[in-house]
Amino acid sequence: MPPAPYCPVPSRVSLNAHLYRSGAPDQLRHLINDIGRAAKYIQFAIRTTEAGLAGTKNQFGEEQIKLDVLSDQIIQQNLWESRLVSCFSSEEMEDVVEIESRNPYAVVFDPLDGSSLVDANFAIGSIFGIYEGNTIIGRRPREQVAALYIIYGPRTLLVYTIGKGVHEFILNEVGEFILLRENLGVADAAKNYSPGNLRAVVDTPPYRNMMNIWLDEKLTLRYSGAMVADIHHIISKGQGVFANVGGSKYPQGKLRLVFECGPFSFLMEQAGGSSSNGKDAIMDIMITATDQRTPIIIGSKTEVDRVCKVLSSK
Ligand code: AFP
Repeated sequence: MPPAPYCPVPSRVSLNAHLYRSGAPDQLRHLINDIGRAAKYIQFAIRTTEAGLAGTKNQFGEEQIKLDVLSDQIIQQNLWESRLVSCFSSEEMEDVVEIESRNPYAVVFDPLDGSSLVDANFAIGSIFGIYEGNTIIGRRPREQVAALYIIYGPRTLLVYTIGKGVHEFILNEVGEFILLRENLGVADAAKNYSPGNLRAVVDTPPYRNMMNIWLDEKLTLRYSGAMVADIHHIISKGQGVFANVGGSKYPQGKLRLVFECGPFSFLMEQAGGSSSNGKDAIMDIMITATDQRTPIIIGSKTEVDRVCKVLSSK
């Protein structure tokens, strides 16, 4: 049947079509689409909700803003409604929430990474890791069957992997995620660096050495304060290194294995980069608790190796 003349036929590849074409199992495809739907509500909430404090704290004792709470609720509702989720763990909650153990996927998420930057109008995002089965504790990030993030910046982008490369989508005016770039790659050498928890240089001299090397070699600093934006910078530009090293207030670094480091490590490996805690691949660290923190060095392979070497020297 020819298309109606007043209804434009989409000529670009949608997220759903791309997942289908990539051979994603139907249930995983539906779940990623459901997460994409939640992201659309979150980006609307970011544009329209005030950035004030909620008056509550998350499991890490961090002050929540209203948008943290709202984003968390939006995602939770979509996960419950999907009927595909056995359990989930949110960075904003202390306990793993059990839904129905026969459902196929366990989901971990940070509903609004970088939320302290909302009032400054910096790019922020939502991060997801998806595991088969009905457990999260005792798993390793390498067991994820999918990882994705949505970045809410001047444009709203969704980047996903199901273990078949890393693909980027843009939210169009009709409210559909449309393919922008396929098979994004990260080169071995880095020209940009992104040093998180930099206060650690005070009591972690090797981190100060690494900073001096980057400064001496005139690498370009690109650091926003939202991991999701800093990792997207590396994936988008095709090179770079991000570090969040232990020291000062955060002996294990500030970032969480389950909600941030695990999903980003899967995406980075799929793009051709790597990630490490200084000794071991992040992908192989066992999850022992949802509030587990880990140092992380992630991005261009050769640079990740070099940072690990410098950090392990006295
Ligand atoms: P918020 O979500 O509270 O804004 O924190 C963001 C974050 O967890 C991560 O996205 C950043 O990389 C990190 O904090 C920034 O940490 P430093 O202030 O130590 O650089």
